[in-house]
Amino acid sequence: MDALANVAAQFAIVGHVASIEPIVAGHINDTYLVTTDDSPRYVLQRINHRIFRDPPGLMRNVQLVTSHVRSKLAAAGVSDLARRVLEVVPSRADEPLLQTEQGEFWRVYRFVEQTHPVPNNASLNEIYQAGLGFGWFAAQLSDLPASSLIETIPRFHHGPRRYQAFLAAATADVAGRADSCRAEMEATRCYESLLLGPQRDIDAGRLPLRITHNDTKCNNILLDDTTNEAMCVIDLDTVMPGLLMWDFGDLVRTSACRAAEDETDLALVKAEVPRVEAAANGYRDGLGNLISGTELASLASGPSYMALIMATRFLTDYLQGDIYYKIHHPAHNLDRCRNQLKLVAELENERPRLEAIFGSR
Ligand code: GN1
Ligand code: MG
Repeated sequence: MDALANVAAQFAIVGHVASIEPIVAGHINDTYLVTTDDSPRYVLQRINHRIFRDPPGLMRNVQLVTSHVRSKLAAAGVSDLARRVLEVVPSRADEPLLQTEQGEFWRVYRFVEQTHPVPNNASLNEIYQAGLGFGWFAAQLSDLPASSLIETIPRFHHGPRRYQAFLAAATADVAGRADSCRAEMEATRCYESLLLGPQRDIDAGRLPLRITHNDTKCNNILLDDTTNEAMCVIDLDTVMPGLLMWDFGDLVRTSACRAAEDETDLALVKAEVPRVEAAANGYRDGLGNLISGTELASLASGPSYMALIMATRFLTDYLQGDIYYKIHHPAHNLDRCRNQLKLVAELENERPRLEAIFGSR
């Protein structure tokens, strides 16, 4: 039995495993689709524990959040629960996580059938649905105290921390790459105040920490294949205390522009107005009347903030010699950084439009 089949065999999978194929998605974990003879399909994942340092704590977060959402859906009499919230498949020892002798951490989810992730070139309705789904997800979790979850990656979207890490990487220049990214380093420095703003609002008590998803790329929500209705929020590894502007921001960052995050033709990296509006309307409708005033108004700066966080992280990783993200060629992180810096400028231009929707501060 090969190593993957051996891992899969240790989970409470129903039926005989027919195949285990890699799914090429994400920069962090390793993901496989497990097909069985005539029973459900599954998603098998190796958690990157160099990045997620506390996999058992992470899985406790996931179980708390999924059971909270599931019980609300059940209480509301919603059908099709298995397609509306992720379901952790336990190991044969009835644990949510399997640790191998080599020290790897594995977990299994039920595959959500007859759905598709929202693609880069999504239609406006698909983008609206993504917004609705992520807004709804935040609203479902609003009565769970943020302090009940651990930070799976401490200070993940913490602007000052990301900025300091970038400055330190630029000074150390361990990979000898600083000369090849002077313009990007300068652009990042120019955006310092945008990067430091949200943490000041948290520290001053102007914005509350809630339970947020923190990786609301549009392909982290699944839509029904037939109706295109938002069904299930996935990739729950970074669900932890955070700001709603981060979730809204990452959704717009990834759906307003049709180009991929590593597109090198920067003329294609554009924020399209109808796409920004579709995401904003969906997210606002999904939140319902959860937030108002300063918090609602803060959403307008979320998109450019999140693009800047990503640009800074990609640049830092490039300067550090590609130690964090998976890359496919040597300048990949620099390409991603340039792409995201262009998007920061594009999304800053959209801020007045978003203020018209959410109000200004
Ligand atoms: C990483 O692996 P993936 O695609 O789910 C990253 C996100 C970034 C994203 C950029 C834990 O997510 O923060 O937005 O790459 N996740 C982590 O594409 O660092
Ligand atoms: Mg992710």
